[in-house]
Amino acid sequence: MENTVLRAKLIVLGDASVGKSSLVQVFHSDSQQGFPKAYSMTSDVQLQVKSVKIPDSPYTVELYVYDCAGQETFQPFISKILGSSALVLLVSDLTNQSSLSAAVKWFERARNANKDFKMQGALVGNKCDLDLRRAIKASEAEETAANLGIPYFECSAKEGVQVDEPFYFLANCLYEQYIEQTQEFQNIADTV
Ligand SMILES: Nc1nc2c(ncn2[C@@H]2O[C@H](COP(=O)(O)OP(=O)(O)OP(=O)(O)O)[C@@H](O)[C@H]2O)c(=O)[nH]1
Ligand SMILES: [Mg+2]
Repeated sequence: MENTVLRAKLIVLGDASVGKSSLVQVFHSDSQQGFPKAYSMTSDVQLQVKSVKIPDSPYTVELYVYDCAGQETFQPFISKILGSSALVLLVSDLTNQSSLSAAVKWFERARNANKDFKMQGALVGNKCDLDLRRAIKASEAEETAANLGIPYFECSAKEGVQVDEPFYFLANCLYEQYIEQTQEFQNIADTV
């Protein structure tokens, strides 16, 4: 069967310094070499494109990953690019308690900008390597994600722990949504 490519915009949101760019770089480069050596604040939005093959299917999801600035100063600019996003990755920093409630606020902003359809999302608790400085319990983050109706992943961009999983999950969500809606359309067509 011929390979079919599905394209989707995935926005990566969360407060400043939680590790959004680090996660995106490691995912995009397929290796730990991608982990940035020094913090470089994102002042706008960085676009990375990466293809994810859906196993046992002829589908590939091409993710247009928009790594957004977390600094409040850039908020007005970021608000403008949130629209037309099918997927959202929310990032919190496990050593920073307030980054969890901030992630919820970012989700609300994203949903407000995409009212026409149901966005699919995932919450990430990053920097799990910094165990001694941990300020957010796994149970608390899981509950927050469950309240938003999305899954929770704990990861470390630095150590390469569970970095790809949330991206694969979101690619798969898009694929499933596409199959479901195509099927619905087919069912309607079949009744004609
Ligand atoms: N220990 C540890 N540090 C991390 C991890 N991920 C990111 N960092 C560090 O956290 C800092 C911020 O990382 P960035 O990826 O630039 O954060 P950001 O969310 O993109 O920040 P803004 O662009 O300002 O919104 C950097 O110093 C990273 O090296 C991680 O998994 N573990
Ligand atoms: Mg950044």
